[in-house]
Amino acid sequence: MWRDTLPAVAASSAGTLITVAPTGAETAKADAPALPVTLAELVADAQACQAEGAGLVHVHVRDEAALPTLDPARLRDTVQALREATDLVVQLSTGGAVTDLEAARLAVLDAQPDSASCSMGTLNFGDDVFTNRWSFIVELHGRMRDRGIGAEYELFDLGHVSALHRLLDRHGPPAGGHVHCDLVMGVPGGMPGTAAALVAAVAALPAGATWSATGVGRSTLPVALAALSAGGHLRVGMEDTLSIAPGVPTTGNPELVRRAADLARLAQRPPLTPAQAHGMLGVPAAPASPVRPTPLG
Ligand code: KMH
Ligand code: ZN
Repeated sequence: MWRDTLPAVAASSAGTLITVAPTGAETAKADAPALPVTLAELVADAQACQAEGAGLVHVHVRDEAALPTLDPARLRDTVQALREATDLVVQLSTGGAVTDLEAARLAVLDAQPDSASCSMGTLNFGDDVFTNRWSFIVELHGRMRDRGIGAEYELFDLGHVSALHRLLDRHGPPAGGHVHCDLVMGVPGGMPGTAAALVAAVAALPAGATWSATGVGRSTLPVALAALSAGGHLRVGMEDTLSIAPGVPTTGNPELVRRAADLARLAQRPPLTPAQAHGMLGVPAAPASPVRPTPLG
């Protein structure tokens, strides 16, 4: 009798974590009016995305001029507001913008988010360079663990997967012990947003890691479909794509999350609730109380 010979798929999560990356640091509000750039816009967007099926929000903040900022007070206020208004896992970007300095990127952790991103290597980023020196990665990983902040390792290239193994082997697991990764595919300078590249990267991940994938621009749908079929989770949002179809601007992040949730249901791996997302990632929901900065070590 025929037997199922696909244990990797059978062992994949029964549900799909949908991460929304609503803003990013690269797009100007003038070019994408639906981009949430104020705190009120971000909170309203996050609530709408939760209602559509998101479990985690990956946050970059903007200043009064809608430009990217790592201002500590804004970051703290944003974490607090998102905790009060949503149940989402609140993840702050430590990648910031390509111009941000290492000290400011490390200080993001003072806002004490549930989770933070940790990019695993330097790469060309379009015409820019996104710098992630090894010593910076080690420092970030260590501070996140010491403060009990969950980690999401951002993998833009296959070499970043090797760097993740090196990090975990030499410096131990993240807070809570669970390794969660995000494959960021299709960045000019990184791995392409193709099923073949996704399969190669996933095959090289540490045992037991969970992972999501996102394809920037036109690679959004191919990467989402490949991720679902390979047992992964999804990241969508205006940080990565501004259109819902070729030449058709998205109406906003809720629309992108709704499409991802529809795909996940079609794959019979429906969206995880925020509570399930907290559980899968091993990051307990924090109370929505004011957060205070901790001194830098
Ligand atoms: N904005 C990019 C330079 C992250 O959030 O950790 C870096 C980025 C990665 O978006
Ligand atoms: Zn980001």
